[in-house]
Amino acid sequence: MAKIQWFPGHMTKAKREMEQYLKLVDFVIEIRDARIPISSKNPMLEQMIKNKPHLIVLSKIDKANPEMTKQWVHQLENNRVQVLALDLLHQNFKAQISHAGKILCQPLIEKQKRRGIRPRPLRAMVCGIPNVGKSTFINTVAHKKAAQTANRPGVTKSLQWIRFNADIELLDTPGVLWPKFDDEEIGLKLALLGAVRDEVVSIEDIALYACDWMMKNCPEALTNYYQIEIQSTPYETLLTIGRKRGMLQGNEVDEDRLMKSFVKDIRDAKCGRITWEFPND
Ligand SMILES: Nc1nc2c(ncn2[C@@H]2O[C@H](COP(=O)(O)OP(=O)(O)OP(=O)(O)O)[C@@H](O)[C@H]2O)c(=O)[nH]1
Ligand SMILES: [Mg+2]
Repeated sequence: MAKIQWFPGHMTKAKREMEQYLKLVDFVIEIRDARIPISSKNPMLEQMIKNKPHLIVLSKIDKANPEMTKQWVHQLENNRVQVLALDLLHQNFKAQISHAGKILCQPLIEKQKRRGIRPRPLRAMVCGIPNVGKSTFINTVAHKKAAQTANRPGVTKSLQWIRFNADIELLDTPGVLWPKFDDEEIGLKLALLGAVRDEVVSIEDIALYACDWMMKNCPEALTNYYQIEIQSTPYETLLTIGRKRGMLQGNEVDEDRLMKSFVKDIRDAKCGRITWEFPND
């Protein structure tokens, strides 16, 4: 999957597109990865959407720690923001989205009723940083492979609405937003969970970061899954995993293969459902 590499020009364009879309919708569906609810947010979204009703969807909950997901929902919710935690691949989420949208847009619905207008379907758009599940969300609703998101010239010309249900219409194009870059740890988490291209951060740095984090926060996830003893450094622990798994090249551990396979295990939640950011941090 080709990932966007963000440059200032890309960000300006994405911001401009987002501002165009925002004029057209009643509420915004922002998707974040439930495993990294902070790192997977766009640093400017709140400023861009101003007072527009805001629904945060925490996606990939099937790979996140369930107890932590509950806490995150609680922490992110407030009177302007609704939060839903979803497995976009296996859950039928339409009714929940619809319900949340109606709660968020209650003032608008009331206003239309007072004016004697029959409430029209609410309009919404999906946005979020790469890889959080935007296309999965839209495709599920559209029952088709939705259009490619990148490089669409003349946004307003190509706008299409998908009928979500009787109550909601969804913009068929997601707003692809940039993540926060100026924090090294955020960059590592994004790379670990696939939101930035693998070439941007070396696979070794990602693996070492993940192993270090797990040794500090959930060592049992490593010992149980790999059936190893934790070593004094992340590098030694990884080498132990490599030897245990027979990833050898002659007598030495094939480090490239080890690092790649370890990162893949994490992405696939092989060592368990881990949430990499704690509420109230
Ligand atoms: N396990 C799991 N995988 C998911 C979920 N939602 C999406 N995915 C997977 O995550 C990957 C990225 O999903 P996409 O829908 O392509 O994400 P996107 O936000 O459109 O990504 P870009 O187009 O790169 O910006 C795909 O492999 C999906 O199958 C979920 O809730 N659970
Ligand atoms: Mg997409």
